Amino acid sequence: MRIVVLTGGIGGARFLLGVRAYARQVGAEVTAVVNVGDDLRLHGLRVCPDLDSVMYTLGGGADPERGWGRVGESWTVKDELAAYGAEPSWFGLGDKDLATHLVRTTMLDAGYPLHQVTEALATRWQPGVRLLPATNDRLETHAILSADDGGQRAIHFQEWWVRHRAQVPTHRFVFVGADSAKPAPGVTEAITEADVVLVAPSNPVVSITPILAVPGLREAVASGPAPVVGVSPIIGGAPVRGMADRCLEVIGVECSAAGVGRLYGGRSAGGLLDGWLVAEEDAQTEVPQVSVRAAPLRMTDEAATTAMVRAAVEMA
Ligand code: GDP
Ligand code: FO1
Ligand code: CA
Repeated sequence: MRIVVLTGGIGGARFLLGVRAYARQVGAEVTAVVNVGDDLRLHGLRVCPDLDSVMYTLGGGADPERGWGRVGESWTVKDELAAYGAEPSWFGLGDKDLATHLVRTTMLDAGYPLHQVTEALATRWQPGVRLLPATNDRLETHAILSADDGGQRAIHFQEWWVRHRAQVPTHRFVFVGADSAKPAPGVTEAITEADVVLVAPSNPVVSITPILAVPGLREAVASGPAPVVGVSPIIGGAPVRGMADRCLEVIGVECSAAGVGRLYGGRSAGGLLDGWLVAEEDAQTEVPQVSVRAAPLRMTDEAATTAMVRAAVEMA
């Protein structure tokens, strides 16, 4: 069996721990198609937060409390940059994490595409699933705010998320570069050859939507042969952690399992989903043209997450 997972960073990475465990039980192959909309260039280095969250988590090197970056991290370079007054001061790269960005940037500057660089980095971490960036091209999420002159201005997603903690009046999000981006090599093939496509319980607005913004990718999922099952990132009207509620508010979607399910929509109604797995407290959720099932959706440990994945795959 071949399983494809559309995923963001921390939530998706935890979900993938369960997907990998399930895949080992049933002898399946897993491909994760990972968001790159959060990526940035900083101090000359290419940083890919969602790819790294997934790679570190599956490789056993992630910091479990923070959710991003490396466990046992030190911050000497960050402190030294601060001593120079080097901006941005609101975004910190750890010393261990920096090695990843150095290797990645060296390879990218030598001409290797991001999917090959990702594969090379993964030889160290052995994540046990194939990691593919949604695209090798620039596709950056920006938030559109009101400017002082009465017009609008765009800031990078990380400035919105980390510096402003999403607490700034926001009109919408744009995915800069999406129009001319192409799916990374292997992405469309993986979707076309999949037996099931899972949409991880990732942030629907800034993790899953930018993946689907790559021209051809939404169509590959929506018109592909594999059943598509999504897992709700919202339980009882709240994101379990993170600021998905703020992101949903910006795009005018109710923060609920039903709101996100309808945002993705039913495949037979021009959307994405055949099945939508919600938490037991959201069992009454209805999404037009989508079959809804309830199961425990808290990823408290690998066994609980594996059971959640099994429920999702069984829906397919
Ligand atoms: P990010 O890219 O690092 O923000 O991570 P993702 O986008 O992959 O996932 C973030 C989302 O995971 C959050 O918006 C939460 O709603 C969701 N999430 C976190 N923990 C859980 C959990 O235990 N269960 C479910 N169902 N969703 C969760
Ligand atoms: N999140 C923070 O809140 N503050 C940081 O300084 C920060 C640095 C950072 C460096 C590398 C990396 O891969 C992720 C980092 N994050 C940081 C997390 C990241 O901003 C977001 O959580 C994700 O992009 C949302 O998925
Ligand atoms: Ca993300």
